[in-house]
Amino acid sequence: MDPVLVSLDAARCPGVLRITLNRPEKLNAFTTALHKGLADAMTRAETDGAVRCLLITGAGRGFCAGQDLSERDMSAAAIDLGEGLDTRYNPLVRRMHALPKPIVCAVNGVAAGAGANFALACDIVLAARSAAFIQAFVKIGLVPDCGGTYFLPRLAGTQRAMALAMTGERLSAEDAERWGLIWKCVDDADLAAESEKLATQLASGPTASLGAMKKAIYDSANNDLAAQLDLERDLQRQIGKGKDYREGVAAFIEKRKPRFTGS
Ligand code: T3D
Repeated sequence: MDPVLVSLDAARCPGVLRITLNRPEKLNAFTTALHKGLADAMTRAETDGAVRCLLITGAGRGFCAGQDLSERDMSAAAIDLGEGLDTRYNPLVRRMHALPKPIVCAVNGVAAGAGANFALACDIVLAARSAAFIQAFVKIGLVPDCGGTYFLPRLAGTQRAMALAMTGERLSAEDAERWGLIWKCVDDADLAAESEKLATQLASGPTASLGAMKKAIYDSANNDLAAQLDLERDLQRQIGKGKDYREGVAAFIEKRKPRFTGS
């Protein structure tokens, strides 16, 4: 069975590359093969002009249970967990952040360990009401990875990040929304339709403008106001040269809906 399903369904969700983690019997835990599937999907997202938004979800009752713990050779004298981060998790998160296209995540069930932080690395996260986020690392004597120590304090604040990491307590989707960790918690039955609707809306949007928003908002975490104002100027200058800006203004003047092409 393919550990990652990737599809671009022009009839159902035009412009949306759907990426489904597909190891439902193991709650879609990360294996080397699953990482390979995600890396290939990212390459397609980066290079295929027909892809204007990503929609990531999980097959079955879970979203992702983090690293597949059966994949490590525990009989080895020394285990270098840094290698897996260097070669798989960290490049994945870097590519997701750098992708100048929006990434929507539909968390359909439990998201634990690196699975929780993989979800938080997406740009807009929706979760089913029955889903939960667990920083499971403490239970196996590790530290949050996959960007968790970056995203958690920025999204939820130091206290909540620290307590989630140190206790490994389950955070419900409702609380994740209340805490600002995710965009929306929706009824289980509505997750697929709501996330597809959002991804389709973004895929028909001004892609360069959305990509610039992503850069500006993420870079703001490390910029002072002066640097951020300069960045906004540079991005505005750049995307102001695009066709979508002209189309947006023309549509406003002509009192019609804009037809953005993503250029
Ligand atoms: O190694 C490195 O590269 C270091 C990097 C680490 C990054 C990390 O992600 S560390 C954290 C790893 N994840 C965990 O520690 C979470 C482990 N899983 C759980 O705690 C529970 O499964 C859940 C709370 C997520 C869900 O519980 P529940 O009761 O709903 O499901 P379950 O029965 O525990 O799991 C269902 C099946 O999935 C089960 O398989 P089985 O017995 O039916 O054949 C279970 O073993 C399997 N499964 C769940 N999580 C993992 C897993 N198999 C391998 N690895 C997993 N992480």
